[in-house]
Amino acid sequence: MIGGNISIVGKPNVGKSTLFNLLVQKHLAGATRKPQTTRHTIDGVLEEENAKYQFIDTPGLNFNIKKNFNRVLNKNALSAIYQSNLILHLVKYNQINKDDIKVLENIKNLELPKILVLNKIDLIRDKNRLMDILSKIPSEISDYYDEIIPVSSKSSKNIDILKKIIKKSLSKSKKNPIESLFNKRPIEFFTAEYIREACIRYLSEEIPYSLHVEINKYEESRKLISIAATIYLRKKSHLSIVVGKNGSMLVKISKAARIYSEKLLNKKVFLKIFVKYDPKWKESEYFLNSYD
Ligand SMILES: Nc1nc2c(ncn2[C@@H]2O[C@H](COP(=O)(O)OP(=O)(O)OP(=O)(O)O)[C@@H](O)[C@H]2O)c(=O)[nH]1
Ligand SMILES: [Mg+2]
Repeated sequence: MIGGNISIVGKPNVGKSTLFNLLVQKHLAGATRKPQTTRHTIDGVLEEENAKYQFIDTPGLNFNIKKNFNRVLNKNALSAIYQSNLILHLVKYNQINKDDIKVLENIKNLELPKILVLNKIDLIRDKNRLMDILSKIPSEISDYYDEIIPVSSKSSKNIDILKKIIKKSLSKSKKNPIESLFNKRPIEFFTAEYIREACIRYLSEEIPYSLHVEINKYEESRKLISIAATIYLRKKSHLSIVVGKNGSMLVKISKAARIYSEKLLNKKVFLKIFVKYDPKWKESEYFLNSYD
């Protein structure tokens, strides 16, 4: 039996959560076109014949900004790396820059197999360009990886090959498979994340970054799961935007989160969302600790 923890790391917005959802065959992690969508490490299991993989999606590593919040996100991502048997370093195929090198610096000395995954190759029109791109990766970068593979998480291109490489690398890995060290996320965690994902998708740029979702009630009966959640906002002026005209935005957010929750929980969900103004959530100890 082959197994192990495989963390997916990289700078923000390269497609880590999209790849993670594809590998675990479930929509567990929020994935949107905006950077810093992921705030928590999330683990998901893929079982195949004679193999059990535990994939870990991580927040995008961001070493540029010296804010407390970013430090917490980086800490979460790095803690996943240290609990891994294998690292997938995801980059955008044509955009390896200093931010990716900073990620590499954080993983290069770890005695673990590392795979460089060049994502988003569906965006390449001329297929010959791919060979060109691969051949131009400088050896100061490529030398640190056991394998380099181009994929598309959107069109699933080369994902089967990636899985074969993962299997091969894990079987060579000297480190014993580590039992899941992550607390399994409580099921309501995912509803909170679906609400946040819908906010990121539907609200304009800055609002989703300054909000936080808490689940206040989670009750399961035979036929129905009843969930109450609160969206906390840092600015008063955001209240009317999040609620929308006649509550229309909240209805839209709630519907998206409910549909994802029903799919995951396999039951009818009744979801009630409240919106509150709380200017201090991002600085509070309680909040920062909740991101461990
Ligand atoms: N064209 C294309 N787009 C992709 C691919 N993979 C992901 N994306 C898009 O890239 C954007 C970012 O995807 P995410 O999966 O949220 O990226 P992430 O690395 O998890 O981002 P953070 O959590 O913010 O660090 C989304 O709009 C995805 O749809 C791909 O293979 N091809
Ligand atoms: Mg993500």
